[in-house]
Amino acid sequence: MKVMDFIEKTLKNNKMHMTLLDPDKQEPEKAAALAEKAVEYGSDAIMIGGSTGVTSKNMDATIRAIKSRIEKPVIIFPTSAGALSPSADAIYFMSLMNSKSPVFLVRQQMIGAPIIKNMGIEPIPMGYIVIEPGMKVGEIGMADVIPRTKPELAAAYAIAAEMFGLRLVYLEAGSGAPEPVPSEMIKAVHESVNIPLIVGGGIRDAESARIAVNAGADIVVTGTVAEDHKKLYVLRDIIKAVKS
Ligand code: 1GP
Repeated sequence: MKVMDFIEKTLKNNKMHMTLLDPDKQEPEKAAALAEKAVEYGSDAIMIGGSTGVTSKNMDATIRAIKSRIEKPVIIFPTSAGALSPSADAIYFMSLMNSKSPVFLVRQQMIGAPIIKNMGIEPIPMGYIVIEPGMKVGEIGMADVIPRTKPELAAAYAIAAEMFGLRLVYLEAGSGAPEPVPSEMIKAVHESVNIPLIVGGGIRDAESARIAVNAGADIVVTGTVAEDHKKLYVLRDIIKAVKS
């Protein structure tokens, strides 16, 4: 089954959780062990990506190690066209919609598109919107970050994403953000579009995950909490909150 079909099918009955692992932050075997734990706790897919230090070598090695241990989809969350892998099940083919640079709007995508086509991995078109503070991805992606007080601006970008025919929209506060995307903003976007809404960045406890889901997030992404082996119980509680 295609990964997008799996996402749509799962969302018919349930909210989803995805675990983000950065291939630059641990060895492939460690990433695979973390992915296995996350899936055991109920995470629906593993996303692989990071803002810096991602190469096609560590991307491919990490994906292969993970795929040898789990059945759930492994999706590339790309930084650039220079760090792709044919071992993934799919790639978020995304445009950073509020970037000030055409590099992140369409140029990296132009460079990557023929490579992805040759590799035969499934592209999932996604509108990526970076919310204040945006953290590293906001800086690197030259985002004109959406102020936390402007839910209508995030909603307008999301409507544009849907009108472009993109299949998913992602509200991103940035990995390690001190606070997640505000619930009013999630609600405004949820009420404005019919495509599934992904929310991530700064979700570090079950309560924040519950708030995001109650506001209308369809898919919750956590990265940082999955990186600390000693804090995996937090990941378990977050996944439980998303699914309940
Ligand atoms: C970043 O939304 C993801 O792209 C996850 O963020 O690391 O803060 O969970 P965290």
